[in-house]
Amino acid sequence: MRGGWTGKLLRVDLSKGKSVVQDLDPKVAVDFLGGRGFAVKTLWDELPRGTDPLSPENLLILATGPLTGISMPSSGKLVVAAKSPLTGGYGDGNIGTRASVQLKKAGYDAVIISGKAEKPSILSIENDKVEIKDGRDLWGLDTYKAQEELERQYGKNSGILVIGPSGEKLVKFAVITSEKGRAGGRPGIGAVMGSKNLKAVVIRGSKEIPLADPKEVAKLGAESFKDIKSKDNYDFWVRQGTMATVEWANANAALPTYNMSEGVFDGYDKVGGNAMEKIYKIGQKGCPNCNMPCGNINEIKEGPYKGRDTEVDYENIAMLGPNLGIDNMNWALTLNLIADEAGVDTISLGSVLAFATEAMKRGLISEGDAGLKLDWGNGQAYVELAKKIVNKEGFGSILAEGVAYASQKIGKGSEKFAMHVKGLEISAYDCHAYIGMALAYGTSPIGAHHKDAWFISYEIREGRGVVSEERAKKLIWMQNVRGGFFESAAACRLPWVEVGYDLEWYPKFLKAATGLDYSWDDLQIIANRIYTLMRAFWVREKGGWSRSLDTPPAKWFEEPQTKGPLAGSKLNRDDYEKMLTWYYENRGWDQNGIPRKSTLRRLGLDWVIPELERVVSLNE
Ligand code: PTT
Ligand code: SF4
Repeated sequence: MRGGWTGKLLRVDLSKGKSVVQDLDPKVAVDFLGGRGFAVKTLWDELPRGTDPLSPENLLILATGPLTGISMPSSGKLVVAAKSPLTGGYGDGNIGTRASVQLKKAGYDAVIISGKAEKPSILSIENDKVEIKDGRDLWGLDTYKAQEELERQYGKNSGILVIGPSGEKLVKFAVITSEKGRAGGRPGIGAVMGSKNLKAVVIRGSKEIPLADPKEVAKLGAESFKDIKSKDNYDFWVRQGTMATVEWANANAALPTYNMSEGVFDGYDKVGGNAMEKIYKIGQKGCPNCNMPCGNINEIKEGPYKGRDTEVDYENIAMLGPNLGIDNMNWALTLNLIADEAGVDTISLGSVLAFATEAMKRGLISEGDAGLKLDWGNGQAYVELAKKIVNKEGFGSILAEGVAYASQKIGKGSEKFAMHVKGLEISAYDCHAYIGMALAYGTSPIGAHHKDAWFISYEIREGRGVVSEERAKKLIWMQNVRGGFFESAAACRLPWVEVGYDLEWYPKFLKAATGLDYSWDDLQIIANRIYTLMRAFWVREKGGWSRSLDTPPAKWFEEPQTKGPLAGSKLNRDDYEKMLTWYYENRGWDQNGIPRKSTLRRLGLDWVIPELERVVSLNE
């Protein structure tokens, strides 16, 4: 390997207190790139079927890719992955953090953490020096305080990953956080870290990242940073970032409102990008190597957290604002800060709060059951319940298991409005009117996340509600670019998605970094391989598959939107089934969503066949 990859993996066994450095198999690097690709390959190879996600046997994987840390726009991303305690399937997330660059500079492409430390611990990686240190002093601290303390001890430029009290207490949607405001691992990767008694990972590196052609990387980097700054919407992006999506989603009847019952919200403008810019925004933050920083720091102006600040994106505000009927930005910001400090996912938090409210409004749970009265827009009550969830107290401990579990516990038909797919709460787009986006959620390989395909923007541009094989193929292409390439090269996708930075730059950077010629056709094949292996992992865990696991909740099919420009919209089941059939066919999976033998062979995954055949019979 000439560059891009360091060629080394660090394995840490917390039970034994030992670490070992291994060579990265060059074929794995070439065929799976890194990040998500490495993670799913490792979990498939090493995790026995049925492993309890919160047991010491689960593996916590921190993985970079060949583009991470190089002089390329927005290359400071790290994938965190494990078998998910929330979904029971493959789970991962993506964090913009100094830890990504520091890991490459320390000389590793990935860290694979197994076992469980005897007592709360910190994993410290400084180049070749790897230590498991006593972390008891930090246990119990929120993510902000833990971050501050670690920066004081190890220096501000260290790469720091921490969990909060929710990760320690194994809240099923706990995340890993970094630098007060970056978070990743929606499917409970923070709980996996907590189950290992691992409070933090601190990484410091001082080596050069190996590159096949360092001059070419520097040249492409300089041109690219300039190119990004010249884009028409650069200034607006830096001012509002993802928050402009609030107004856009409302205009297109996709803003999640009242537990995703509606797509428009009366008070949207009070919690939108414009209001943020005018009233609440006090600062700006970005990930490493990014010249289009989008971290919006906002000040809370009223309420119990008055004067504190918190970093927000669209998903956070949409799920903790309109989805709860909240039109006062201060409450949405307060809930966001509670989530970040405790270290839970804001999307899942917004979803379980909204689910509980709907259950109460439908008379399925009482004030006595919940310990308080929930009503749309009542920020005070949501703050109270959010604190119970992040600390697993009373009724909060049921919601802390996620919306799928809570709906099973409550029963009485509440599954219909438990807004999740495969156990992961749906991120912030209402899909009553968007069958393509509904399919994107249905088939996302970690559960309902928009990261694999923000198909709704394509649907709005090219025509809403189209049911065709072309659409299913386009969705696969988009998933492959976003969830296959960006999650595995481990770079931020937003330069491409948001300011129109050309995809053609990426093969050039790959060539300059690794010396290998990847075309976009090659990258599509790699992505197909990764998606098919992720599906194989799920199938092995479940002992089979069913189309219902790739289908959004009944609410979107049965209860139309009642307000806004698309009032009356709902999904049609027959149309959804048609789209799902085309999706499976074009992925080379059978009509139950299980990869075909011929597909596994074509993608170089023939070694998966014998093991998969132990749990399910495969079609040719
Ligand atoms: C991501 C999901 C998102 S996606 C958001 S806002 W978004 C929420 N952010 C949370 C948060 O913050 N705190 C918290 N406690 N929970 C949160 N949950 C939600 O998590 C993020 C940006 C954003 S902002 C997006 S779209 C892009 N996502 C990328 C991605 O997934 N891959 C990639 N290669 N590039 C990406 N670029 C953008 O990064 P998950 P971040 Mg994140 C505070 O974690 O599990 O992947 O879910 O990473 O560093 O915060 O940057 O409107
Ligand atoms: Fe991070 Fe935003 Fe830059 Fe992407 S665009 S690297 S999320 S600051």
